[in-house]
Amino acid sequence: MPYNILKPEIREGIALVTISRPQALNALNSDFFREMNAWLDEVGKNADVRVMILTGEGKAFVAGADIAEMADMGPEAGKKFSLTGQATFQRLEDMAIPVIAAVNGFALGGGCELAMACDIRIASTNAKFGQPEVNLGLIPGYAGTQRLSRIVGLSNALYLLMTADMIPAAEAFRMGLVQKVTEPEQLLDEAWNMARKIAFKGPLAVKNVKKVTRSGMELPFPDACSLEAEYFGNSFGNGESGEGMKAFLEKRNPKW
Ligand code: CO8
Repeated sequence: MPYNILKPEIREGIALVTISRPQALNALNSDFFREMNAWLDEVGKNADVRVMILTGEGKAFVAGADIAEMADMGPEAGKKFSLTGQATFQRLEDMAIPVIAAVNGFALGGGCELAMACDIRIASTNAKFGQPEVNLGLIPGYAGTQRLSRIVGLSNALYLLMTADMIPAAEAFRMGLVQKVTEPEQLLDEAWNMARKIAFKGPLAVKNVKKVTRSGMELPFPDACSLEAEYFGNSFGNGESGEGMKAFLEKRNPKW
């Protein structure tokens, strides 16, 4: 399908998708969600893709849901817009491969929620994070109330959600909302380097790490440990771990 808002490319087993609607600071409208779902279908079927990077064009990663599109909504339309966004972000989070957000500027409201649906966030020093919905008399609608508290803890989440404070990358790093901060001109290189590093690891092992870690968060601890043991056991005899351990013993790089 032709993409107008997304600029996707695939190189070296890494899919880079750039959200490109800079005139509206990449605000998320219905077209974005249509395109993102089509892109997730496409990349999900491509067995060669091992890691995905998501970034924004211009001075914003994403400055939120499109306020112009939301302004005239009633409760039914608002709920539908929220459910579409939640389902799309859930699909992104559920991608078997790791997804890295390269946050190049404003990540506000729906933009912060989008970044949080990714597995890892790298931010440029000029990135700004926030959940400013209460400024508009709204609350987050793309699972921000839920993901933020799970990532940064309850009180940090309530602080951001209630004050609508926009925090710089360094503060987001301190809270654990981002994992790395880089100069703006190095952001994409840093994201590519991390993606390449992950792409070099056992591909099934990487997918299983994501699956077990994320699923385990929703389970009681003993059940989560049982899940880990099951996946750990299944790693033996799947070909990949045989090659990985053999390569270590033979002092060579594994061929996956
Ligand atoms: N929606 C639509 N347009 C936007 C948005 C947005 N979220 N953000 C910026 N724009 C537009 C501006 O209107 C402006 O357009 P124009 O040039 O036509 O006037 C253009 O982008 C450039 O923006 P600014 O001139 O404002 O740029 P500044 O550098 O002066 O300011 C800010 C940058 C601080 C980021 C500012 O644009 C701003 O505050 N934006 C809104 C941020 C915000 O409140 N985001 C949260 C939105 S609500 C949300 O995300 C809820 C998610 C859940 C929805 C659930 C479904 C119901």
